[in-house]
Amino acid sequence: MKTSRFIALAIGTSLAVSASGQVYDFNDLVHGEIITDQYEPALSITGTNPNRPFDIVAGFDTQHLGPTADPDLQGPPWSGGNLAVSADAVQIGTALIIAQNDRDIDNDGVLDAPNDEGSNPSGTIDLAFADPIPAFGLDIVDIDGTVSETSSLDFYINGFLLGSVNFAEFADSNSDFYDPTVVFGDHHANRIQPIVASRYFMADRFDRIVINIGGSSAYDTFVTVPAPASGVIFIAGSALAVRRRR
Ligand SMILES: [Ca+2]
Ligand SMILES: [Ca+2]
Ligand SMILES: [Ca+2]
Ligand SMILES: [Ca+2]
Repeated sequence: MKTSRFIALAIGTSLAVSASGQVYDFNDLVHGEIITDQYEPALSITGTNPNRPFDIVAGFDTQHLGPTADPDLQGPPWSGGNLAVSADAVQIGTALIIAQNDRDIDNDGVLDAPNDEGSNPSGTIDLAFADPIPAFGLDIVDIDGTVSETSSLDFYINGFLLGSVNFAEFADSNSDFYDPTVVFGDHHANRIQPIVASRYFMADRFDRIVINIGGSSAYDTFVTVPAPASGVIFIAGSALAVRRRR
């Protein structure tokens, strides 16, 4: 019974992934693992840290058992945000940080005490996709409201900057990017719904996204297709089918 259930679950998962595209959850990284080429060639991840002589993006396990260098990045439970809505809130697992220290005494590519850069600004995380993507969503962990105002996403195609979205826009009712469920704050966790290229920009794909990080925070669950909840593709598809039948 257990085996067949597992198979059913596995099939369901693979179907869900093929229908919804790629999701990068970084849960295959161990706590402190330095990013090099783990997700290449599909996704190349690099970073900059103007505050240090090194530029390191690393995994931080938000569910690490025991103390870490930054309890603000540990949950659930989270203190707020749309991923903290219930006791069994979405588990973020390992997320990406810009590293504040490079201590790796045994030189195994895993930081000994990973911590996110606390200076303002912290730096950038730069994502280059080998195959251009139609949309991009992500989780943002532990970013203060004031820091959200100096943080943004830059969207590119073929080296051309299509536009930028300031994080504060996700919590601003006057913005096109407003999501009433998003609340930024210390030890908060939020899921940002995929931003669809064709809806906001003069392009139908992105091939590079730069996360400009205003202060301490972590990033996870990179989703590269439109949210299925929108149903736009399915509705358009069935309308077409009806027409064809006629
Ligand atoms: Ca994760
Ligand atoms: Ca190490
Ligand atoms: Ca920190
Ligand atoms: Ca914090």
